[in-house]
Amino acid sequence: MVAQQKVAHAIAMICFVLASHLVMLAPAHATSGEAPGSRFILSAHDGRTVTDEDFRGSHLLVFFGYTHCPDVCPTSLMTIARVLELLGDQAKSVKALFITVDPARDTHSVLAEFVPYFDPRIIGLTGSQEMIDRVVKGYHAKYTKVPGKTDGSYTIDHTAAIFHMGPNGEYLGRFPFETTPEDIAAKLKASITQ
Ligand SMILES: [Cu+2]
Repeated sequence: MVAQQKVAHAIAMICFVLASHLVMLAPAHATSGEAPGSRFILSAHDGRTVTDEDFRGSHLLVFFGYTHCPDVCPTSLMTIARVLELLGDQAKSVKALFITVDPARDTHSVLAEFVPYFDPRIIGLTGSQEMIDRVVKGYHAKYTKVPGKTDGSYTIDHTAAIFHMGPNGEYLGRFPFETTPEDIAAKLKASITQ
């Protein structure tokens, strides 16, 4: 009986040690070795708080940018708007997220004026700089603030790819900046009907 208790105790100890190692190994967020993606709690342009889990069941097009962007962001939002149009009824299965990397200037009202202009279905998201940085890192995206000519002015160089996430939050691919709306729509259609 005593021997059995010792064995049980030893097994319990091994399980405990293994479990604590597993906890330590579980990353808090995606590291470079993992597929792009990230948990998040952000704020939509209409003021709603949203998390990544709110979008489960939908395909996601995720884009990082900022509303003061002179070219890349307006072009990409036009691309996304066109993709939604090309998808027709299947657009119901897709949510398009525009995540600002410039929360200091991109408040709810600024996002609400900018994002739906391209298509009312596109959701502008902002949040704390810390949360945004974490999401950017999780998606293996990048941005760099570039000082402008006048005091305090700046532009931001940023990743211009559109990320495609599946209904379970899984990474399905990324569309480089030059990808045509037709190609993106075709890819989405194929994976929606899978
Ligand atoms: Cu931009």
